[in-house]
Amino acid sequence: MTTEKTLILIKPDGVKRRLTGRILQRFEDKGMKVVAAKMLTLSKDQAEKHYSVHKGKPFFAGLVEYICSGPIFAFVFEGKDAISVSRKLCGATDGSKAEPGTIRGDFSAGIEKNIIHASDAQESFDHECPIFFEKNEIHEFVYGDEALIL
Ligand code: FUP
Repeated sequence: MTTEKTLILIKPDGVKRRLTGRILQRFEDKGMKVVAAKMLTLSKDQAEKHYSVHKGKPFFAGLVEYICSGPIFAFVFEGKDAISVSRKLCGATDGSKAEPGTIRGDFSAGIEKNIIHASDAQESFDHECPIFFEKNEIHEFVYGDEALIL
């Protein structure tokens, strides 16, 4: 078993549509541990750093403008294979193509306003996490039911 951490963002459309609680519930139901959480509005510099892999693509400027357009929630979740499991919970990038039962499949119909971000690899998490959290904001603790879930 690989216990991993992953970075999850509830994007401005998810926050403004009051979906944060329902989305958090899905991750908790899956057995993920919330080890860091905050609400913030990204600066342009932070957004460009977060999405630096997309720099130069036609959608980059719009994506940066959108992610800075309102408050977001940032979470670090920890769990078994947290990165790949979270990506499955999110569904395909384009909400119109995402499977029903996934977060994007259930709540999004577009590609830009697609509710949620999840790190796609360990290197992505290592790049993204420090944009949102200091090391001392990420907690270490044990849930009472961990032995039953992991
Ligand atoms: P994902 O990892 O599923 O969040 O998707 P990507 O890393 O491929 O893309 C990051 C964000 O860019 C997506 F959430 C939405 C946006 N995007 C567009 O707006 N247009 C595109 O053609 C591709 C991605």
